[in-house]
Amino acid sequence: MVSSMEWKRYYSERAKALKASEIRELLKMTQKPEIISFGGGLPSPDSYAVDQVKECIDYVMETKAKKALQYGTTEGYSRLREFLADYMKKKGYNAKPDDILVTAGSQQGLDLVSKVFIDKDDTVITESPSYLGGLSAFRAYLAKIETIPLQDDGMNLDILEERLKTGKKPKFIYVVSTFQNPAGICMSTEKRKKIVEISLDYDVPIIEDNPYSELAFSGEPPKPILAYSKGNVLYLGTFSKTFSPGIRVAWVCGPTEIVRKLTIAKQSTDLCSNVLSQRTVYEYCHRGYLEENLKKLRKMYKRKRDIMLKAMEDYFPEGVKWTKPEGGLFLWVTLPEYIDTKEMFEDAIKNNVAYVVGTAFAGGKNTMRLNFSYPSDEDIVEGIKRLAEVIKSRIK
Ligand code: PMP
Ligand code: G9A
Repeated sequence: MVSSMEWKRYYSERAKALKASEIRELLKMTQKPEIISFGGGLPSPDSYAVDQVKECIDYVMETKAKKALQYGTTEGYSRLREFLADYMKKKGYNAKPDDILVTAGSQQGLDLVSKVFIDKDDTVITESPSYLGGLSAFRAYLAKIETIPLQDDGMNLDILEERLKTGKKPKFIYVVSTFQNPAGICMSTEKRKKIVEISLDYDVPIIEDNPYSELAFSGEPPKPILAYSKGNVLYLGTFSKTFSPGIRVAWVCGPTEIVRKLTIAKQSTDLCSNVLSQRTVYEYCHRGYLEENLKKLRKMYKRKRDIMLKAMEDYFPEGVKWTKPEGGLFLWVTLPEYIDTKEMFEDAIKNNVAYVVGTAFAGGKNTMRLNFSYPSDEDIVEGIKRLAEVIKSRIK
């Protein structure tokens, strides 16, 4: 008889490869009130339309409680899928409700995509830098990540094409197309069309992850890559950044056949997404509250971006560069090459300011991601001042 079970001896290869998410761990640390966090990609606490959400939940509970509290279908609440199919049509993709699978956040979509496509040692192509949660999902299924550098107008497609001509054929290309996490960059329409062609020429599908396109600071965001697709793109959308991340409702949209396969994969993951949440989200959208509130959000985040850009101009030393995003929640900072943001992180925390190190996103050692949606306007300025002091102490 064993005196205590040594669980780790039983771990799968997959479990042994799991690493804690730097963002999720950081989130715990930055709960301390004295720290100004530019870390996690959290919406502003002032972004939530609490009264309208309450109205929707009350309506669902008063009129449909027995359905909202019951199991739902794996595919998702039918009215929400119809709404989303219409929404995707407006974005330029002729979706039917069967082309939509509702998921518990896009993060679940990324996990299901990995479950369905990735075998051990398969190659996945991502941007550099790319979304940490995507990289973690692919790595959890033992994929090998190969990165293609980002340019100001999106992934460098010459390098992508060169890579596809030679070397092992990847399973898919993962692209955060609009106001990218982490760099804030938006892929140009020209490149959207071109990457669809490349994907068809080299027979490698595209996974387009697009949580931020509704947060464009001026004008219409570009149409998704999906709009130019010929059955070769799978799209992930979410209500996390436009409505609420706590409500955990997102969707996958693409060719019916693959949406069906993902649905079967979801059956063994969680049976169905939260029904009360899905019905609440549907009511919120159906009553026009999503659109109404988005107007407020775009203005608020534009203001916060401007405050951050101005503070950086005012306080950051020479030799530091940053992106100027036209939407979304993040910008990307590049320090002189000799500064390692991981080594600098401890000093930043001592100075009560936090960021995410660039290497977490498969970016350079001298880079970092800053979030401008979560901190208050005053904290953005104060936090940038604190960060500037830390950077200055390392400038040669
Ligand atoms: N993809 C990207 C690019 C993201 O930035 C995020 C959230 N930070 C997600 C997916 C996951 O979001 P959620 O699971 O809340 O929908
Ligand atoms: O809290 C999370 O993990 C979601 C946010 C992601 C991000 O900061 O990129």
